[in-house]
Amino acid sequence: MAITSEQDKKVRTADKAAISVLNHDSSGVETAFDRYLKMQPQCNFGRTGVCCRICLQGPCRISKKADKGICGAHAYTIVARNLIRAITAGASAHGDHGRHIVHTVMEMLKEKAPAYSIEDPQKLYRVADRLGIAREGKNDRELLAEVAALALEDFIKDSTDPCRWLESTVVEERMQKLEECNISPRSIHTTIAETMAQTHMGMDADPVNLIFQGLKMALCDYVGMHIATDLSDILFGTPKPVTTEANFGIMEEDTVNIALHGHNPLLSEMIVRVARQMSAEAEAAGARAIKCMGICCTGNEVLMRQGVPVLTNFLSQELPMMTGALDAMVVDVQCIMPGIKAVSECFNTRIVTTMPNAKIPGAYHVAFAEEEAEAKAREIIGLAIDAFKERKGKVVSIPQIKHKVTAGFSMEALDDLLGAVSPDQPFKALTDAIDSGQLRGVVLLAGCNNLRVLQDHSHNEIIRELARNDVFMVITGCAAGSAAKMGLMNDEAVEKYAGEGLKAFIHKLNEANKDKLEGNKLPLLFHMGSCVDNSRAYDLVTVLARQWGIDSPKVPFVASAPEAMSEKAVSIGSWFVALGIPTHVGVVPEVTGSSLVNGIALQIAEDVYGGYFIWEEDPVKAAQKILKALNERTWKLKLHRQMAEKYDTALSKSY
Ligand code: NFS
Ligand code: SF4
Repeated sequence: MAITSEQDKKVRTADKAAISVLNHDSSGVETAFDRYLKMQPQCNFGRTGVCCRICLQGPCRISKKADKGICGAHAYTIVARNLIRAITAGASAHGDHGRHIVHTVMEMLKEKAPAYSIEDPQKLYRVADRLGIAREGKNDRELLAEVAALALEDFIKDSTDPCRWLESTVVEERMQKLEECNISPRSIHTTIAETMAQTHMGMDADPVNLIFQGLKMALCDYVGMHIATDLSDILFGTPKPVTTEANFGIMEEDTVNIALHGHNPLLSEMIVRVARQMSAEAEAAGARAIKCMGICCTGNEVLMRQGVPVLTNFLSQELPMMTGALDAMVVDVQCIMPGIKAVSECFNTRIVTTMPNAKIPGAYHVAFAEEEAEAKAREIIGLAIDAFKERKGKVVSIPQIKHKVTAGFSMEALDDLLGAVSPDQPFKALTDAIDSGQLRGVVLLAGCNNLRVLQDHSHNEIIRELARNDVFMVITGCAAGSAAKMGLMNDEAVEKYAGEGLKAFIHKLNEANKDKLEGNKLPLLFHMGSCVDNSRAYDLVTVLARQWGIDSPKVPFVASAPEAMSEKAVSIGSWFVALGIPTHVGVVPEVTGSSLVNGIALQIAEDVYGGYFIWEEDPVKAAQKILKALNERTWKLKLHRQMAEKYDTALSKSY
């Protein structure tokens, strides 16, 4: 979208509620939208990846004048090194998240975390079966202890056996490919150490070797997030469809409004639970109720499991405070802008940090501890109630914008819905619809917001275009926050935006699941959860590949991160590529300073792994490229099937 006026330039968002807050604010408070403008112009050396600060002789910047760093490193080495260090940071973030949950499980098994329990034993059995753990004669706690021990091995083991969470969740051909290319990781922590060592000054200068190590690192990201998803489901329940609302209009003047922001469900689940028990305290303070609401991926976690409404996504995280109606913002880890503290000071919001590795100077800090999770939740809610008492009676200005949202489509939930159409092989309902041409394929919308592009605009344009073209869409992370806020993650959007094929497919699912849905209808986009739940999206690839009897690079599936921002997004995109999936990124990453590295990402990756990157900032063109990638795959799949039938042979393994 063209930015025309000065005002539009400041308000780089397509979210009407965010625009309303930015336009009406007279406090002069500074947000990311202002800081982005102050930051211009940004450095092109950094932007293209050719700035090296790995040793104290740097920064070395590659230019016409200096075509190598002081040590002689070429642009391709510098770009590759920077890239794979970003992947390492992303994988570390997801690994840390996953390992925190493993730790909590272990504490629970030692009776040291009384607030936690096995909420979903069926999920535990499925995970145990998938890992090949015998279940006979073991109770749930014994079984979970074995699962947790294997998870810990995937973090630390030194043997070259494959990571269990990788080997057991991808098709055999894919695992062979990863082994052949020597990118099957030993374990998450060893690979982090390997990669940091390999990118130290004076180590690896070979860009191809570096990129292969980067892909190995990215696969650790996948392992860490898959462990996080599985164990979170066991502890808190596997998501099922829930309907609620999204955007600033969910805040109410007379409720204690608490935003849960960050990524880890360990504390937020407790806050939601304890908030339901503390209504008397809220009423005593003059509030009608306590209302929890989510931001970023913690928001996704409590949305899909508890039906907690969505407040907003990454880029607009500072803005809900500016309505004057937000009493507390509780943050755990990742994607938390330090800028929230300064904004909170003008609007009486309590910012509460909770984790030892994510503090903000001047904010309240309530140290999270597994052994007293409920007491900590109570303390935090108490702070929010105190803030409400101070706010009571003061003017608030809440934009009355909110939309209906239906979320919570885990693989188990999809299996259930599709099973109503195709009971013996549920996902055949989806492959049949693609084979018949009713659907064009499957696309995952994922990733963040990024001020380089208009907030939420690319997500929305791409979603509408793909819907019109009969693409079945799953969605995670801040892309989901975007769709929820803008009214795309509900049944009304099916009628407004879906093409005839997609509409017919969703209607058929509605009809077959009438009893289960209890009057609700299925949405345009199927929400699979937070960013760690991109593991669920890849499970969908694996299930489809198995259903067709093919390797993942043949599956008509594309991943898209239209507004990618974080190092985690770089990591996720990289494992999608290694696992055979074309991956669109709507903000060109910092690799264009080396045509060699850029070429590997855009082209050579496809020759080796079947997956490849597509950089495209224009959402309309991006949608066209995504459709083209799907078409290539459906066409090839059809041709190979015809040939197999004609000559009575097995389906071609090539892609
Ligand atoms: Ni994913 Fe989720 Fe959002 Fe991006 Fe951040 S919250 S983990 S990184 S910004 S989608
Ligand atoms: Fe410069 Fe080489 Fe040091 Fe990087 S490692 S800062 S290119 S001298």
